[in-house]
Amino acid sequence: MTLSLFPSSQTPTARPAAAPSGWRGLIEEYRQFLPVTDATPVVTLREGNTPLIPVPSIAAEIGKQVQVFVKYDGLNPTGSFKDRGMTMAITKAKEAGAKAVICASTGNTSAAAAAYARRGGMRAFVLIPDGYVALGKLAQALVYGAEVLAIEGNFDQALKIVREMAETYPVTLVNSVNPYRLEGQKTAAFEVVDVLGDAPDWLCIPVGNAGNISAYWMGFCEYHQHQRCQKLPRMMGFQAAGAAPLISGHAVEHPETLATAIRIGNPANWERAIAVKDASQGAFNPVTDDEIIAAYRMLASQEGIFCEPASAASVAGLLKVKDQVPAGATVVCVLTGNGLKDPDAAIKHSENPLKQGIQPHLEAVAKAMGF
Ligand code: AN7
Repeated sequence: MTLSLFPSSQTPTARPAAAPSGWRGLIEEYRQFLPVTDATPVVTLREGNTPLIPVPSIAAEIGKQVQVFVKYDGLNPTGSFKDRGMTMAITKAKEAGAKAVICASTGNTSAAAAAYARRGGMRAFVLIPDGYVALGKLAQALVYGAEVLAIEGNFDQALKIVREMAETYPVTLVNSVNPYRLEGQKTAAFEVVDVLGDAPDWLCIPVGNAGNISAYWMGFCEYHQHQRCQKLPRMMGFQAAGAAPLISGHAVEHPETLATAIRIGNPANWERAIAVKDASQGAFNPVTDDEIIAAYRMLASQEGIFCEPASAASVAGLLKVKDQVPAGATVVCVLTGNGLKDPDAAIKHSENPLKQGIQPHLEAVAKAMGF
């Protein structure tokens, strides 16, 4: 007698061979809003469709019946929002016949450029500020097969070089001065509206080169024109206090912050950012490294959400200006990158001590647990 795990009436039926289904990546899902045709060779890792997660402990800090969500873009294929822009930029570079792309990067752009360029069969050159790129991002760029060039200078200097490089040599620039980057990134705003049913009242976002804040605003405005949302959010941008040119009004020659992703002193999208702030009746504010780390720890230890330090600037900023949040408002904070990108920061800034030197015995472990 054979023993069946299932009574015959409950035998699972074989599922039909899976047709491609589910989320197809943001270019397919939002094709009507993007500059692609049927002939465009889409390079995708099925990016986008990241969760909008309620964060009640952050909301409780504000009170006033405010609802707060985080748009966790650290769940994209390479762990940051850059994948949204890169699927578009690399797709269009491929369509134009490019053989190589180049970018300057504080880390995330280089990881995304590397992954998408290699997937699209292109070479990827990335310039990074030596010693100021988080370990996970450097690991990604290398393993994805980018040609990584570490310069003895900061991001702003690297960006200047690659801009000139792309004018002279046969390489396509994929920093956010490439308009296709913003086209891809605007889809994050679409996703927020698709989930909430309307735009939020406030959109809080970390600002470095100001590409993402510009892209979100484009997305909200386009959806508004298509009557997919009834209102537009106030765009609340936050910069690290040591790298806050949009607040001081002048470029910062030596930007400094532990949030290395936004260690940028001369944003590429400066004018655009000011225009977004004005059009949305938004504001830019600085957040200190201590405020960033406090928000970073709070998100992880109270909400179970691990983002990188730069991303926590959005939540740190919201808490800093919480008195200005209208009662009953819906607020979305953008978490741009995954916490695993920067394990050094996590270990260095965790208040939670690692208990070491424990003997491998039940009693010793129980004692260490406090029993
Ligand atoms: C996690 O990777 O500039 O204001 O070279 O990695 O659009 O520049 C990264 C920027 C926020 C700022 N959060 O976005 C790069 C780079 C994270 C980031 C920003 C970045 P933008």
